Amino acid sequence: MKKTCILIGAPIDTGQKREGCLMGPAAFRVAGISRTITDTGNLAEDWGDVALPELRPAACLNSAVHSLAETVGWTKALAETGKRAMAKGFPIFMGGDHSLSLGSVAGVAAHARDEGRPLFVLWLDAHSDYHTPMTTASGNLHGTPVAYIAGRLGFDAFPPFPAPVPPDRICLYGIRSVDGPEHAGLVETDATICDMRVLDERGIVAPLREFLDKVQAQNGLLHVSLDVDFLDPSIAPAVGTTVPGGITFREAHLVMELLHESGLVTSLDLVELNPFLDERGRTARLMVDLVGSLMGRKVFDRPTRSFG
Ligand code: 5AB
Ligand code: MN
Ligand code: MN
Ligand code: MN
Repeated sequence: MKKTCILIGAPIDTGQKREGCLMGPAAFRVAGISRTITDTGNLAEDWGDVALPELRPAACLNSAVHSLAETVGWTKALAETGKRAMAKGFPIFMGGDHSLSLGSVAGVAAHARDEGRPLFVLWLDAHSDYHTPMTTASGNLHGTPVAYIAGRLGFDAFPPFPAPVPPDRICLYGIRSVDGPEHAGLVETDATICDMRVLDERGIVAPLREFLDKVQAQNGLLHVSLDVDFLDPSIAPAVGTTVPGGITFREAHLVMELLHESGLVTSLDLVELNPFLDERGRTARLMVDLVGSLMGRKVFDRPTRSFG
């Protein structure tokens, strides 16, 4: 079925300390994201960049935390735009650092709640992003969205997350860097953890299919959050937080192809691209090519495998 992809630019770089992510939306456009989508037979509608609303003062007991007011502002603005976009099509949030997902997923979750459908989240990342503003040592709020989405306590400065996603509907996939307080919190949950150890041992296909089968069985909506550092730094250098031992070019495309075949994905984040660190646009182009695979670009048609 034809999808209407709604491109939403989120030029955010306040979720971490290195400048450059705010050029992300422009780089995705230059790399041809609209054309790539329409070439797959789908529609692309560009809603432009979201603007940061007027800031309200915000405070947090952890003095390491920075840019809290900005992050709360982006969260509110993106939640509102995200909810509107869900009613119209398939939102693609173009970051910007990963703090954008505090808002994008809040908007998607509000829509899912109103539709009476369970929301599932697939987190493609080197990191677990399960800090709260109280536990982060770096103070960088791009390391917190999964905790907010799961309803973990400690987000008092933020709007309450609409219908928190129970951890058994969250899959962390590709992770290989988890801090102590994140680990302590995660082991208390039944989130699906496909860390690199699991993927090395079982391969990338089976664990992903298991999660997709769950989404299908419960008639869920599926939000995918793709952090550039999910990919191996040798193929995706344009990110501030590289971690060696990431997903290869072929594996990344296969993940996207399986997601396409499942027909289950209803929204997407593209985050952490820092074009200032790129090599002649290669990371931006790879991310856009992955969107092509997610939207159904392939060399040969194969029968769609049904899930569930
Ligand atoms: B990203 C770290 N855990 O809290 C922290 O890139 C890294 O969105 C967070 O996955 C990385 O600063 C956040 C050390
Ligand atoms: Mn991340
Ligand atoms: Mn990451
Ligand atoms: Mn990162």
